Amino acid sequence: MSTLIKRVHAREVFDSRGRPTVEVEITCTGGESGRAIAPSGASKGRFEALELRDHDPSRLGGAGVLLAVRNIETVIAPALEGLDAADQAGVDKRLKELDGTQNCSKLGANALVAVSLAAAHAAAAARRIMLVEHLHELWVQTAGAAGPGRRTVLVGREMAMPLPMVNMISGGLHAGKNLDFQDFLILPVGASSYHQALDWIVTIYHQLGECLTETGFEGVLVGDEGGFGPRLAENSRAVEVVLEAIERCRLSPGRDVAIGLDVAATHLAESTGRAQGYRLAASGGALITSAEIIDLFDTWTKKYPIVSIEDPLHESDSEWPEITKRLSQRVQLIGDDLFVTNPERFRTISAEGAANSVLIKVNQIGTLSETLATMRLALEADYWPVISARSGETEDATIADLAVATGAGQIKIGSVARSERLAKYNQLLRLEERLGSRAAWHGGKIFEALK
Ligand code: 2PG
Ligand code: MG
Repeated sequence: MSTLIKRVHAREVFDSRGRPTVEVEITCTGGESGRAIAPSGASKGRFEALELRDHDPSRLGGAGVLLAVRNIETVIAPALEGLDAADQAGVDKRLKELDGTQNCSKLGANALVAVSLAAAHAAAAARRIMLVEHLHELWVQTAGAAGPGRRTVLVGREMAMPLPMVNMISGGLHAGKNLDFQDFLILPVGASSYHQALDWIVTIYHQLGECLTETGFEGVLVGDEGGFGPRLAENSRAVEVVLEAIERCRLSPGRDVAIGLDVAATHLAESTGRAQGYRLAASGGALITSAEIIDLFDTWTKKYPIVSIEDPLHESDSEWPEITKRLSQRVQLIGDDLFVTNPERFRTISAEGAANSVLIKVNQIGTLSETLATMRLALEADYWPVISARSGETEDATIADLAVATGAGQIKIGSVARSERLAKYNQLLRLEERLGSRAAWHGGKIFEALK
């Protein structure tokens, strides 16, 4: 069937926080169509592409996205009609030309990302293949001959089911700042398949709720990403109660299930007068220096089975190469606010020796093609790519297909409660079943290359 674009239609819908977002439907001349919805972050990096909001105080608190919708209807739609939806690079190039800014501020990254992903959905539908297959073809074209690195030998080539990195306890901006660090996560590194990994995660999650309730903390109400949001006395207590839940499920911390953190340190940083540092409100309110927070994570990674730390430092902290030198033989250090999925930023900052892994969020950069370009650069620099959802999500599950299609190896979606999260976990179950042996499972083996 023809993959030529006949119609691009946009509408305002609502995300998991009840905030407006952009949905786009693209129809091809043969009648098939594809749809995508833009996600939205809360703990954003300063260098992310701009999410366009109406700022009209008389409607939805100014958060409406009717300007972005209008940009799609009046500027983008006429320019895309007649283009080939299967030519993702061509569609995305046109989108960038129409916007013309570095950070998508003219048309809005929320407009661009929804159009870019809807084109992939429409092309797959018109070609009568699964989205994951279409995305895999796009990925093979992009990644081309990027040779296997030492660390990433199992990553980014064949289709593979990703190892989920799953939020158990939420803090920071996702849970009313109850704890300083944003995510306390588990990685089922010893699971022998994706569905076993998910079984373990769900079992541990419910056990954790019981552990918290038994000790008098909140083990029912959840944060933006479905993780529990207890007001524990110390950040370290969150790690300890997650470890207790793992053990109560008769799983071995470290061997079966490891711990991950998303510190989201950009949002902890403070400068008061001459003092600059990280304010740990949940640990007595101390303002600690970069060197001290590095020491803290050094200690934690020796004490606890932590295998991954995201944004342990502020996006502009000059000590990123130092923490990387200290910890990268033992843990994955992911840059989220640091790189913002931006190929240019990735190229410059990775050359300075910062981090060994990059978080991949399509809406941080705006288009699918740029996202794939950053992933290719990651592989060339021997960095792991980790596909990630945002804290504001919807039923759109495109990132599940993207993770499998690119063989990225890891995915971070949030917790196993709230259907905007489960939409992705469940899509991964479908893909595992449908693809069978066509999608590999490397699980925690990817981390064997850390040393
Ligand atoms: C993050 C994300 C997802 P947000 O920091 O990694 O957990 O949060 O979408 O709010 O930036
Ligand atoms: Mg993050």
